[in-house]
Amino acid sequence: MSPTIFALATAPGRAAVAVVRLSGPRSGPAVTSLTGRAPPPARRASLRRLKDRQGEILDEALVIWSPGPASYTGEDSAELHLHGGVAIVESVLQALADLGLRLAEPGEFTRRAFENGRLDLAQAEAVADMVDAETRAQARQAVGQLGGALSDRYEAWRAGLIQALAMLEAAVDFPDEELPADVAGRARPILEGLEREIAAALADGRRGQRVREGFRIALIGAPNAGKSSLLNALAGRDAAIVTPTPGTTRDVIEVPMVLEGYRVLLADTAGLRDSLDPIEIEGVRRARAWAESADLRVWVVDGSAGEGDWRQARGLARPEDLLALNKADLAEGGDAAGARATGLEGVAVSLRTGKGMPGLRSALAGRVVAALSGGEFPLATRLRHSESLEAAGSRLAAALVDLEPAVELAAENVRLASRALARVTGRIGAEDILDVVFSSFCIGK
Ligand SMILES: Nc1nc2c(ncn2[C@@H]2O[C@H](COP(=O)(O)OP(=O)(O)O)[C@@H](O)[C@H]2O)c(=O)[nH]1
Ligand SMILES: [Mg+2]
Repeated sequence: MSPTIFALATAPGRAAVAVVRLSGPRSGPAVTSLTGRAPPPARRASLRRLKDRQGEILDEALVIWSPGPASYTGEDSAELHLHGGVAIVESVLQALADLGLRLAEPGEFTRRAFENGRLDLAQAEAVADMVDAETRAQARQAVGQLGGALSDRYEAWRAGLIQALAMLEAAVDFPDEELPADVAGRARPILEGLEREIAAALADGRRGQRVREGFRIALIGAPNAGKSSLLNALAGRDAAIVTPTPGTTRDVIEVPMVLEGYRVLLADTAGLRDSLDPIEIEGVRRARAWAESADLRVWVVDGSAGEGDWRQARGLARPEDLLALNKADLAEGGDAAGARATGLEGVAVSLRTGKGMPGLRSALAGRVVAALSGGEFPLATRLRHSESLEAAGSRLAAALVDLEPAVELAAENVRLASRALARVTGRIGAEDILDVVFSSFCIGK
């Protein structure tokens, strides 16, 4: 029998209301002991006076009794809606501990919900994502995932694989009997269809992860072009040091912000140039590494410079990148034409006067929306999902190669592909995967 657990489910600190949850077989007796009477009618808010074992009144609380299995965790559970005073919450938690109940670990309520079949693993992850969501897009994606938008697709793929597997196994088991001539041949279109769908999901794969973790934008360019000024202007605060001294910024400075409802991670970087200073060399190395793995690069160019270091940037630029032609308050120099010749979409701005900034902001937002919005629900919102998809995809590819010459091998690869997909919804749940997933939760969830 699992131990009965309790935790404060709301944020700690002074508040109007604080909710304490309990779950496990001794929830009913604990409610009885605290209220001095049998648990109230199921799933209805009932006002009860709570007392400790010495009979001291702790609070007047709303008690909601949710007997299993139709509860969040699947077990007998209860919620105590207390007055949100720190001392009141403390005294109720103490009373529960005195009754022999144990404080819950992070994510333990949701882990029990998963173990009791109330949620699958992808849905349990969505619960954590909902709690962590800071933008509308993150919240929307998490709500969809909790509703099964991701799990349903994985289950449908698995069903298709199992259907194909049944055909292949029939071919393996009864090679000489009166089976329809070309069983393997009939499995092929099913497997090919699945392979296409999984490849498409993978191609789209980073979108869901970017929505959850943030779309990464690197500000790069030569020293003194105005990268740090741009970061500060976009972030709306002085996050990076701005000085007339070239080479001021050395570390990558990351600032999270929200653009069009999407989480964005903006990075200011060291100016790209050749240097003999070991600190600056390391700064430039980090700048390049960040820029290469970023989803978008904004090339900040000092448009007033006669001849700049735009050359340094060439190798890293990609067609979707943006150009910020800065210092438009000054006379245009030779560098501006050179930068325009790259063909990247450019916006003339002045960080000194603010001129052109609305245009740059909307160009940035447009890039983020184009990259992250889409009709289909993303089928990988965490690295864990895309790794499973990749594994399934390569097993499927191998199965298609084996199909004619070695049906047994093909069947085994199809089996492994379906197992890779099953890991996402936790149908096959290795303990270490579960520990990783649930350790990221907060206590009380
Ligand atoms: N005239 C003018 N100066 C600017 C503009 N933007 C930045 N600067 C100046 O250029 C210098 C370098 O700016 P900074 O943001 O530190 O450039 P970074 O080295 O690319 O990070 C500072 O002295 C800024 O005040 C601008 O639009 N016009
Ligand atoms: Mg700087």
